[in-house]
Amino acid sequence: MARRKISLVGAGQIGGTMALALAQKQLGDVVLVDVVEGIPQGKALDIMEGRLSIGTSTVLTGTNDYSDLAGSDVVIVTAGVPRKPGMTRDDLLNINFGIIEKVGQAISASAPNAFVIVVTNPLDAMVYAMQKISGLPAERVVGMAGVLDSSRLACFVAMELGVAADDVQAVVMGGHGPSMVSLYDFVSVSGIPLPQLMNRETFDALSKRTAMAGDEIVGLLKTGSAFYSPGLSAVKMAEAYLLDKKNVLTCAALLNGQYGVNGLYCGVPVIIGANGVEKIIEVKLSGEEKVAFDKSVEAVKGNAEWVDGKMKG
Ligand code: TXD
Repeated sequence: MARRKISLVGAGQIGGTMALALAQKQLGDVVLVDVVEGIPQGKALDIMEGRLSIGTSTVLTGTNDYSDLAGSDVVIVTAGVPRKPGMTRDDLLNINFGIIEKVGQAISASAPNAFVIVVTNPLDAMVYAMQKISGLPAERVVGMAGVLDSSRLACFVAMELGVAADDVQAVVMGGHGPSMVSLYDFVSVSGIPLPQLMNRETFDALSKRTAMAGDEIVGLLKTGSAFYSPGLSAVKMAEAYLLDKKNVLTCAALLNGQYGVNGLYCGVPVIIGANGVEKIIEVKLSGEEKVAFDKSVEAVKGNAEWVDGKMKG
């Protein structure tokens, strides 16, 4: 089989982390694309020079030209600016929408057959904009948030119980913001339901920490936001697609009536395989969880309406 091509638009903190992880996993050749001259080229060359130590033959290149996206099997988009002090939510939406618009048009022109994973914040609005602008089918345009949020919750549960991190599975649904919904009954520790191991009160505290986990890292780093775990989460999604793994992953997917939501991107469990989002799984939520989910959808809806207004205007 020909070598697969994975393009990373945005060669910042997350882009660099993904490039290294992709080389380690030998999932395909990597193209780093950024508007800043030298950064994508430098990161690509730096990892190339470390390949002997990793034991990989992955070829990495850096470019400032979107036409180098041509023939990509996967495009992962982290291009954007972070929210800086004094910047309003609308300022951030405006700037990152402009970036997604350019990248979406480039994907449409050069890589219309790719599986596109959007990471740029505000996530639910940016993936919604990407699908509309690129015109790619919704099953090939997804947002990365739930894999990360679920992994964060699983991490906190494992730390609390003193068990191996990779024994814990968790599901966090809804929008990628403070209103995200952590599901108590859906956490399992090597198949043992969490309610048998941890009381609700303790779980609620971990769920609150999960909803604020991004802010916790920003508070520690001061100069940027989380990048290792977001990068690894997006790579997990790319791997599920490239290897047709049929992994059940929580992703921002376009809902078409599922969960009573129509035409919005929201975090739900889906099956990812060679056809992209192969199925949206509709899980049964308790009354309280459904209320929390609907509230989260409302938050997502506001930003989607903003995008609609922008695209009409
Ligand atoms: O769960 C999630 N979805 C997230 C999202 C978790 C963590 C961070 N999340 C968001 O990802 C974050 O709020 C940002 O919007 C993105 C990327 O985060 P990262 O930490 O990688 O940001 P950087 O280091 O600032 O990198 C962004 C790069 C930078 O090199 C810019 O020069 C580049 O994007 N950039 C562009 N590249 C290509 N094309 C255009 N137009 C462009 N504009 C900026």
